[in-house]
Amino acid sequence: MTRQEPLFQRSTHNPILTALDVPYPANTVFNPGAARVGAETILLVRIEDLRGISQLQVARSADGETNWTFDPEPLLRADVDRDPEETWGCEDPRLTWLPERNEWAIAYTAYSRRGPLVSLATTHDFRSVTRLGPVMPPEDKDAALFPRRINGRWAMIHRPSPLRGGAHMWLSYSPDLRHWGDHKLILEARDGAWWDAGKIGLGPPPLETPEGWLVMYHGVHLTSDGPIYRVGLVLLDLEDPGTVLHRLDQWVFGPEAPYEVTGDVGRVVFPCGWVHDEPSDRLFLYYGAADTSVALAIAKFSDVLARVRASPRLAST
Ligand code: BMA
Repeated sequence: MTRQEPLFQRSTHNPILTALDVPYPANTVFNPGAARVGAETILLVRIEDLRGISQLQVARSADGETNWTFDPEPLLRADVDRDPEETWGCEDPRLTWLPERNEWAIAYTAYSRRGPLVSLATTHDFRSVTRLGPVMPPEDKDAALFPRRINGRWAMIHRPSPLRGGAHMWLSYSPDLRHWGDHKLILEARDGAWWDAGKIGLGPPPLETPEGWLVMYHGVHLTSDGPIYRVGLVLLDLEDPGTVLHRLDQWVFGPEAPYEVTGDVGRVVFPCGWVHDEPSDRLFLYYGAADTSVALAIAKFSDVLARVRASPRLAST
């Protein structure tokens, strides 16, 4: 196994957002979805309040790295009478631009009394939202839409938690974003000593490239000292995303910096958003650090793609 240069470089401004930046008392800010909207970068940040309940609120920046300003009110906050499935909050959003509908899709975890489930909402401007409601029953999370229909249907990756065995990534299809079916297991957690043994889940939304759908996922390594959350990469077939073309054996990013190692949940990097700046060939990866703050790491997009394409076509287990 050869030693490889790290793909991602941490921002010198990390952590780029902490609870002190929130315009009201908050415990933590983490696991943001990300979008480039006009000249602005938007993060839809999970804010855990002093009750332990999370809401999703927009923070904006001109350069995607510094001078973030929070909108005054959360974009997605549970109204328990109206949205009982959100009783314990809204978590971990993934943002996908849908050109056909001319709007953004927000896939997020609604924390219901029966466990976490997948809910969808849409927005044109990140100032107001339309809730489509729950689309996957509990327990299910780590979902994002693909940006376009595939063979006529919308597609979504998500991560149900079965009663038996590990937690793996699934693909489902829908004619209308509301009714989902044709469920297919597409990526399994590996086994034994692997960094992604037992439990995996989607990171940011799938990114379309000429070579295939670039997908980042988190893998959980259970140790006697608790879990370690790291991330890896796969490439899925463009017209049949149920087919894995390449899977990297090694993780590409893991907790090392002090703000990733220590926090409410230590040794966690948890990306939910990325922005591909095509003119500069840069990939901005936004992630929750130790379930406590928001951090940024930047890679050369072409290097990321080359790395995953250089991996074997058949996945190791
Ligand atoms: C996952 C999710 C994330 C969290 C991570 C690490 O299961 O609940 O929200 O960041 O665990 O604690």
